[in-house]
Amino acid sequence: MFHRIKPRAAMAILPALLCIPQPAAAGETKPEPVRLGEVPELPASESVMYDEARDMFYVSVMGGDDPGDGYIASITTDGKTADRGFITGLDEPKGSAVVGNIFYVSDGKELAEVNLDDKTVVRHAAPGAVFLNDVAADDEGNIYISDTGQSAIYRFDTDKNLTLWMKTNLLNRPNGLLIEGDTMYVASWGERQGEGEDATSNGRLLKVDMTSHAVEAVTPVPVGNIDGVQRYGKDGFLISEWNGGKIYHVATDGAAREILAPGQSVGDILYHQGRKQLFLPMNRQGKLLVYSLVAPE
Ligand SMILES: [Ca+2]
Repeated sequence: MFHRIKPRAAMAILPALLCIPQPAAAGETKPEPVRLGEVPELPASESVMYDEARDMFYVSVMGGDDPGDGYIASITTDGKTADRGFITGLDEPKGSAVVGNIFYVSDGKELAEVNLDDKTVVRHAAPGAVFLNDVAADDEGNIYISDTGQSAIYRFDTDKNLTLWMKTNLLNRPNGLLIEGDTMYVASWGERQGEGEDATSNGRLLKVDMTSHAVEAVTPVPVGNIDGVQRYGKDGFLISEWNGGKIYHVATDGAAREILAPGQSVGDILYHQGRKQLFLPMNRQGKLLVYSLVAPE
């Protein structure tokens, strides 16, 4: 059982198990996540990222509806300490990225730029934004922010100009972003298809050429309300499907195969290749789930 934990309190939640990946059986091809633990009391947690320079995890916590009740929790990699006051005063923080000593996080219709040395926050309004979501940086330190509300992506360049970078229905309500070189992978939330309990979404994993802005589908078949996308092994991906509450492995041919069903509202996930660990922010459950998961060679 897990006890109530106060901010900054030590938590024996993510045990020493954190360092023990589950070995894959010989010849095994199906990814087999093994649950390690969880970090509770992260209400409406939406996204998790890893800051390599500081060796720390950051979880975006939206909290409730009160202005300023959103925050970023930092979690040590041994899982023993969570600082729920790491960055405070946000509203609905979602995707984030770190470049140098700056932490960027989307917050409603703004990009918040947080100096990690002194925690000062500068807000930048995205002109015409509807629902900003994930954040990713390119190799030069430019920041890209998806706008799920209007099938657009904004760009915050290194001269601090925040402009509309791309807008097309081909993005199909973009959510998670993953940039590798000149390629941007986009997890599209999609449009609702059908009615009532049988409704689905036509979201797919997409691929954008960042020079030509050409959009291609990675998954030929729609998957659903895709939220997060992470690289998995050399050629594959892991994606989260929010509504159905599932994690899929996307193989090189674009086939998406379910590997885990953590429950509805699984958000912007993190796969840490070096640690061989998968982190799942569970919005409605208000916690971060941690799994061991070996990646293919
Ligand atoms: Ca909030």
